[in-house]
Amino acid sequence: MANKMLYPKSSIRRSVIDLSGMWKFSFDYESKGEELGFTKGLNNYIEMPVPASFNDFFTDKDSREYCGDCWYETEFYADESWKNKDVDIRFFGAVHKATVYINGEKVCYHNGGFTPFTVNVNKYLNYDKPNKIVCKLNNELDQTTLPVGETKVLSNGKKMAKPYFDFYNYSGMIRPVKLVITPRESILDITLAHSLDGNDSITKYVVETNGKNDLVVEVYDEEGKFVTSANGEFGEIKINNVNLWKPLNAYLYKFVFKIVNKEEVIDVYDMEVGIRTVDVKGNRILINNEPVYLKGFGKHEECEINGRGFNLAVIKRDFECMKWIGANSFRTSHYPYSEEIYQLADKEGFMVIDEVAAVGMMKSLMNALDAANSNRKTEGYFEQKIVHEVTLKNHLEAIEEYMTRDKNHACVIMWSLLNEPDTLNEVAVPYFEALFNRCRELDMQKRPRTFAHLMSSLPGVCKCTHLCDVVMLNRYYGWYVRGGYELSEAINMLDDELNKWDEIGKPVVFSEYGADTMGGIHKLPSVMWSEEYQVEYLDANHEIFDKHDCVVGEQPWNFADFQTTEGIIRGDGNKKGIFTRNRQPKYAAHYFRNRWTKLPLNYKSNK
Ligand code: BDP
Repeated sequence: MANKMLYPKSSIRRSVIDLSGMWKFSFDYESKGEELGFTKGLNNYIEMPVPASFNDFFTDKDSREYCGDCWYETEFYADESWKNKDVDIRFFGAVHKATVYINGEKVCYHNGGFTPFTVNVNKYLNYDKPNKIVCKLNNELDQTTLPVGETKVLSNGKKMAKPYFDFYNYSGMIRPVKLVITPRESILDITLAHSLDGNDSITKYVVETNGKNDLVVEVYDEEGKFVTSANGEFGEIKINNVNLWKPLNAYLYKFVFKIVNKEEVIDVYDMEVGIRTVDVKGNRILINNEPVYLKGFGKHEECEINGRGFNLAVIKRDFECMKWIGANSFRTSHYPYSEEIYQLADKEGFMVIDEVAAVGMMKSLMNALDAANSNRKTEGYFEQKIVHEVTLKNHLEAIEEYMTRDKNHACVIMWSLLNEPDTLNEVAVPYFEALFNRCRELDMQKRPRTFAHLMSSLPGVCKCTHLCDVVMLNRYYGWYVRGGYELSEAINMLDDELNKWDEIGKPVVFSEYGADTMGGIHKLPSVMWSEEYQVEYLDANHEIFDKHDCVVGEQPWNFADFQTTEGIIRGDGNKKGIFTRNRQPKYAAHYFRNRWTKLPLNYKSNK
């Protein structure tokens, strides 16, 4: 699967055609699309923008909450000149399961809504009439999907998503679909790993091609000046007096990969490359051998109206807000984000904890949302046979796909392999070992591996912490535990817990802590849900973080308010945002700006 994961870029030998726009769309309530001939084209349809989540366009609840199969269709023309090229269609993100038909023929099936897949369509193309792409998507959740959940059938026969997580199950063709036209002999994959030698860097590279001609790599600096070159499909590139990629101070070289036959250029692909190293030493995270302190957020990729649909304008605004507030990092909670976000993070120098969509691997938790339901299940997630037989396979595939996609980004400094899994029972251990081993095997850069620990996954109690290179903690002392006037007691509990983490000797990053806050509610003295309480909660937590040597990062939950499944503990979504859903600051944003603009990058190590 390594091939064709490369981000599609045009060059003198490659073309990319974006198929974004209004597509034909239809729900398929009874899953009879194939029988009804949808594979050849939709008869009854409505207009639907791509890329976008379909949910929030609708004004009726049955459509917004739709769970099951739905169909998308569009057309394109093929150019005669493509006859001796490779023509692929790349789907950047289709939630969650996709089956693709070209001109009526089934060409592929893909499981996982947050990683791209590519299908070669050479043999299906018409050159004398339009080509039809039809795609069936399915957004149902179960014990084997990433993310995890259930699908309930209501007594009226309608299906309903029951996620084991709080964020809304936004669905549809959420990311672009593009035609990618490449030479028959082309570059399929590139892998880079850097090391430092005094003022110089050495980059190991491996290029996968499907031909026999020569491979050349040329390196240019930011001014476009030639730096160095290398020959062969693998090797080393040395840069003297290297300009390193540093947090909030990025430097990107341009690496140009070419397949050549003497003077003839057969294929060209270029990539912006930040040169940096990532290591863990004792309880410190090191970038370029220097300790760093992470300031930033757990985020979501979502906004009003188009849900989780790709939205460059929102992406831009988010980075501007993060720079303004003094952040230097974020976690792609709880799924791999659009590739353009990592590209911007590379350019802006943000450190990214890249998370796979393994969220909800804890049965009783969702179930905080479902607390009043006396039938709720308490069986451990990893006690189920199907999890080890099927989910693990899906999880390993998802890891391979997102790591192949994201491996060369300078911004990606860590791999987060799960969020809040059930780790209190030994049965989880073999499952975790398989993930952590595979991650190490796949990463030529050997970046740190981690997962976000749920509140009950305490030091000495959690059975899987030993596998982490860095420990991430999701902690809500003062919100879900002893909130309001009991805050001082909550904070003592946090302090006690951190005493134990200090002894374990690994770096600890707070990957979540936060308090729901309705923007605009002010109270003196504070009450929970007011803007004042959010700041008091944060400040009390920080006082403890500052005391403990092991804490080397703080990523409050969440960057912005976001939409959730409706329920008794969510008022039109999760309100733990430091910014509102339309990216305006709450009082806490000013508080953070004051704190973070003063904390140096090497905070706690600058003795
Ligand atoms: C944690 C989850 C996160 C939730 C958050 C919350 O990791 O996705 O949104 O709690 O409850 O359990 O706000």
